[in-house]
Amino acid sequence: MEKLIITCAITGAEVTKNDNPYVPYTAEEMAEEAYQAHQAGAAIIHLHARYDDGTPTQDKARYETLIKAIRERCPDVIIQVSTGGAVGMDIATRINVTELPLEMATLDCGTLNFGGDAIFVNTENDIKYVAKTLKERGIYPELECFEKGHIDMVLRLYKKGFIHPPLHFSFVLGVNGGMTGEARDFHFLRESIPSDATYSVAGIGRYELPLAELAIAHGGHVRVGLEDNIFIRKGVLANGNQELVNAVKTLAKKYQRDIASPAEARAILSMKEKTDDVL
Ligand code: KMH
Ligand code: ZN
Repeated sequence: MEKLIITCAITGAEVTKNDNPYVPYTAEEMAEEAYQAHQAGAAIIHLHARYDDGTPTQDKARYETLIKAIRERCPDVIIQVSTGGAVGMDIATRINVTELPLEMATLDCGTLNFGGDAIFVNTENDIKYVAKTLKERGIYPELECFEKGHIDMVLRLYKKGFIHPPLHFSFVLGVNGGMTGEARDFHFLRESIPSDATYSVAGIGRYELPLAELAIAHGGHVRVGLEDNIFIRKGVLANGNQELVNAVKTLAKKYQRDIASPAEARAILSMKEKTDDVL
């Protein structure tokens, strides 16, 4: 089977140090968590910016600082910047960061409830706008889908020429308001994308490692990290992002899947080779 691409979502915008003290906020903490995750096998770091007090931000100067700090420790890793930001941020604020020379960024493919009164808004026009902006700026999109309707949206926009190949999906399952992360959900989604598309699976909370195992067994790729899940097992906090990546590596061994380096991940995803002008 193809080598396994591990993405590590090291911090997110919603979890805090109160949830797990390893959630990084500062540039030093981000660089350390990214480095440990990369050393453990992550080829891609999914990044949200935060200020030193933990407040999420899409400020491009802050992203630049954080990315440079990560780059010093991980020269080759793929840095995938979030254009989702935090719930409640408007779309212009969210994509301000794409003015930086980025290699990869998320493209959130639909609206969903996000617990309580929160709504993560991604209208059809937002999706078209972000897709167009990423295309113009030469940034590789990762298509984040939180339920099946989001895949249908991608396929419609692809047919109409608003979204372009290569299609690399990320199924984010188990959000309170999105699709659950049961095995049947996983199979429904993976069978709903074109056969030449690639996909990665991110399970929220208790879904993280069971979904990772399913994806590994079926030739998909995997995202783990404190953004999605703070526990290594029921009731036991993960000892940093690298512990979650190591758990994926153990599963990969069980299914005899080797781990992709960043260069191998770029080839699998049909990305360009990294050049020095990219942050
Ligand atoms: N923080 C969530 C509201 C992304 O990174 O693109 C959105 C999110 C998706 O995390
Ligand atoms: Zn995210």
